[in-house]
Amino acid sequence: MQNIGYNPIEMSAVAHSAPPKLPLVAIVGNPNVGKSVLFNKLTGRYVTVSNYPGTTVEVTKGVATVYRVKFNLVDTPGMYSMSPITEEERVSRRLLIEDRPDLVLHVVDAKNLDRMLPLTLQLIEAGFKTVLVLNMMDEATHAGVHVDALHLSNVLGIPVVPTACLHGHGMESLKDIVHGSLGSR
Ligand SMILES: Nc1nc2c(ncn2[C@@H]2O[C@H](COP(=O)(O)OP(=O)(O)O)[C@@H](O)[C@H]2O)c(=O)[nH]1
Ligand SMILES: [Mg+2]
Repeated sequence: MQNIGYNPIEMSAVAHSAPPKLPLVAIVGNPNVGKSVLFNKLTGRYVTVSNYPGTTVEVTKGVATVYRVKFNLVDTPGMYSMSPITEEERVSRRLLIEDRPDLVLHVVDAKNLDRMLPLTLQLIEAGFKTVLVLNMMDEATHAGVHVDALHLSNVLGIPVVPTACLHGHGMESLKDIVHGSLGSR
């Protein structure tokens, strides 16, 4: 039989299957910690902003690519805890629970780490694969705040990345971790 170089049965199966679903990564954290700056750094400007269904709360979604791994990225409204008080917090909680992201980037202000760590613990406890993004490290350093990221990572059992997203600092380390985490889903 002539070798035509491909199996027509396999080819048609590929042609008719739905495109694979992209992994979902969610950025969460208190208001004003740099979530949207990080979102923009990772996605560029191809984003859609829409109201979360049934609410007036805006949620920004985009597609990001890190070292050829493509994923959906969502920038959630500010939240202080998984027990919601505000409508923004309710939306963020619903989004986490209903969309079950493959990875959660918890962005915190490194200057106010103690106030923000409870949410990290709640996310871990709720079973989310979580990365702690210690943002605003430039300001923390300036204010004399030192954070031992390695120790924190060992204690929490999750990756911890110091960043200053506004200045692009720490982005490569964060991308390495996102890439590694999505690769081993
Ligand atoms: N100094 C400094 N400012 C930052 C950094 N990341 C974000 N910001 C600033 O913090 C403010 C809040 O950022 P934004 O991304 O809107 O926070 P969000 O509310 O968490 O989305 C903005 O003025 C940013 O320019 C950072 O790493 N260092
Ligand atoms: Mg924002």
